[in-house]
Amino acid sequence: MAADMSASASCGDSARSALDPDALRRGVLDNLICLQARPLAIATPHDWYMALAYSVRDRMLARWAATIQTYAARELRVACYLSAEFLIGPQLGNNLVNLGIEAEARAAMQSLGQDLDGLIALEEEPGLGNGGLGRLAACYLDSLATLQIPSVGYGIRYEFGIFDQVIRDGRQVEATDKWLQKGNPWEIVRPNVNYYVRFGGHTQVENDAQGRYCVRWIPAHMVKGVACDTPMLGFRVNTCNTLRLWKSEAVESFDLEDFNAGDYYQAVQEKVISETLSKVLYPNDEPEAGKRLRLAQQYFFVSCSLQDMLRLLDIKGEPIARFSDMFTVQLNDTHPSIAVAELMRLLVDERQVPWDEAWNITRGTLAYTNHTLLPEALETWGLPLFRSLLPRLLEIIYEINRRFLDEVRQRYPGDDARVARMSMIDEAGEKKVRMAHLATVGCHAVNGVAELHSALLKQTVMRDFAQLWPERFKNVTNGVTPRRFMLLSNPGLARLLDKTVGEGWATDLTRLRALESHADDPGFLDEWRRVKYSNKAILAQHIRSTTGVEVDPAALFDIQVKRIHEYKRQHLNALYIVTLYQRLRRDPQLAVAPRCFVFGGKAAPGYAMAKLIIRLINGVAEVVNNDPSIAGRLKVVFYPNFNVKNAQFIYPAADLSEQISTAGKEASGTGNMKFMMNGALTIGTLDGANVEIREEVGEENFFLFGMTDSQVEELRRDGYRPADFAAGNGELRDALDLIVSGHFSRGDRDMFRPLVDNLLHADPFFVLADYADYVACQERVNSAWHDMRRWTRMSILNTARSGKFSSDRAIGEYCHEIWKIRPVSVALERL
Ligand code: 26Q
Repeated sequence: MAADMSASASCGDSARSALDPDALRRGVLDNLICLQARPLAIATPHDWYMALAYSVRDRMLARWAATIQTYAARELRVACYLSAEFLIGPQLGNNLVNLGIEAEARAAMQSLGQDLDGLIALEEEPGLGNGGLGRLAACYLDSLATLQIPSVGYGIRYEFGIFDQVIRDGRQVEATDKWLQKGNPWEIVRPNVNYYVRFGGHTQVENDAQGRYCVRWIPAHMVKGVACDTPMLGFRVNTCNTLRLWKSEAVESFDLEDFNAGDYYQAVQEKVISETLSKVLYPNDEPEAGKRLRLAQQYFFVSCSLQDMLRLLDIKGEPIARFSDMFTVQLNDTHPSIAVAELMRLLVDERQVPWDEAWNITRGTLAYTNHTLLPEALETWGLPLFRSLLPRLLEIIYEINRRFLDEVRQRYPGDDARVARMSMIDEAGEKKVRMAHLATVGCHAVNGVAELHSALLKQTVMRDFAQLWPERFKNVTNGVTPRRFMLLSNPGLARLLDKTVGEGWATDLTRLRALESHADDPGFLDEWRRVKYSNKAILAQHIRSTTGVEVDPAALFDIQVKRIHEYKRQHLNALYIVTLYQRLRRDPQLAVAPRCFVFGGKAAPGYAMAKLIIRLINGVAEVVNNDPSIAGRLKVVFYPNFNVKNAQFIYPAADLSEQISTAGKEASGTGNMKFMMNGALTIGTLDGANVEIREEVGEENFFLFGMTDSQVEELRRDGYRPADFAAGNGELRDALDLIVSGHFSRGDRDMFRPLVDNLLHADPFFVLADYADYVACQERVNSAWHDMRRWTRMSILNTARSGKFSSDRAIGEYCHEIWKIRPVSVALERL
């Protein structure tokens, strides 16, 4: 009966659901006139973009409805991915690819006098993430839908995402992100799906009607969370899952009681605070990240999401004891780790579940992914801040901790040092709550994001916990979606792959292995090179229009794009460029492979050293690009505002991928995988997923350099003196001298002083120690480039052997090893 009812309510109108060009065309015109309210004659390109986006969304909604009904009707477990960031990128192109109607949309728009690619390029992306972690969450949503896994992504609907980066006089300047300025056609706001979240105030002990001891939290204020949904369609399947982001609102337009008491301004102030909560995404790597608002954001979205799950449980008429059968919750880093305490609060305080039972449900439901080994990046919150914002949650954490430490004491009698190390409260100095400890105790699984990272976690930051609960620790190596990063970004390559290995590789990436048998076929090598060349020509065009720099697509495109951070060592790359530049100036006849160095990435606004690295790259670029003795053989480009949108034409254009972090510092990396899939060779250290990339592609097809993580540790223990490395290496000394001479800063000798001094006297990431080996390795790159056949063969093998790094493989492992959950197919006939 329910299914029949919905049949009449569904998209029976073919202008809204049919996939042929003619129906699409009618749909676009309908939406232009009825939704955009634009007469044809004055429609702007943006109006056409909106009308097309709404028409594509119409086609997704039928699948969305079918998916929701399928999940409602069946007994199944839903995977909830909790993440403070979802860097989903532009939606139009991706949705067309996943629906399989790119050609139809192109034809429809052409019949309306519009160019599809031009419209796709107009979309402002939702920059709701900083980098790797947020983009990983987005790749996982694509794979979850494609693999037909019942799932929801839960996060925050920031009004301002990551800032826009503008380069002015070689420096990064931040501009506010404007993603919502022209409206967001993909979002469906659901004012009726809303929850209240408490903040501040105090708690009091009471007895309830049954005389049971209970705790009441009397908040100082409340904020309302409203659901904003974005449909997430899988590739060529009917499964269309939901990304549910919470927007904060004031509970009432303003508090009448305060108003009546005459405190009008207080009431308005409360409203402002409520609406501020989901205003802005915090950049990572901010030294001053201990912000009250950030903790409030985390609690806000976690509480809304868990309340949403409880509501679904009620709607399904399931008892609370079935919570962990119905839901499995993955915590993307510690940002949502307050979920451990909040789920306990909801169960114990609000649903009167006995503590032990609530604890079993909580642990049975939650799992935690760690993304960092840097001790300074592990999240902690000062106790006074925590208590004043979330008094009841702190009490619950203390109770969890008390019970946990009893267990530790029983297992390790007399080992007080261990108890102090493992406590959820850091008592050395100013007291702090350790969120990673809370997550590890409150979850049934803890995983790292690459083999090396997971191993190091157990040996370093999580050592005590891994000794106590070895079975809890797992690895799931990251992956990226080949739909966005190959099919959509690299259509030339996609066509060649279809022709060579057959369609189907995009959902079973291991099929690319079949390319290996073509790696010695001269005709195929030619075709491969042509695809790469035309991708490079496209990037060259973008470089010209955004920076004014002319680059030759025939040069070796050597690319490093990622957040700017000392551990990622963009300055090591810059030192090599300075070295090459010096060599060429000394010997203008020197045979070097023409190279175009491309950098991209944002620095946290408060991270001075990262910003200075950007300034250095731009200083080097200005000099090298304009020096007549270089004669265009080296070009250096800083591509401004690296984001998902421009990443899509950067990865496909790379010959060489720079993955040069200090070993032991990069948890995984995911850009490294995107480059590999698109046929770039990697120059890299044995860090993060590079280790597995090298294993897959074969050591002969990977440019390895640098110390291993244990060599790094050894050097640190023995007392690292970076100045000794400079003293022992003339070229390195010359490069550093040239930088401080003002050569790259228009004569300003002070500009790069802090950077060079830091390298010579501290060098926390061993740049100088790895310099010589990096330069030597770059020489091997140069000679490989001279043998174009060999290079192209290696390029083909990189793509051929990239299958492991599909996010489908990663999600398959989460489903099997952690979530215990299986696919559910969705039939469109349901409608
Ligand atoms: C924390 C507190 C306050 C404000 C901001 C933050 C914050 C926000 C974002 C801290 C960290 C992040 C993002 C971290 C991140 O992107 N990590 C990367 O995750 C990737 C996916 O697993 C890995 O591939 C990278 O190695 C890792 O650096």
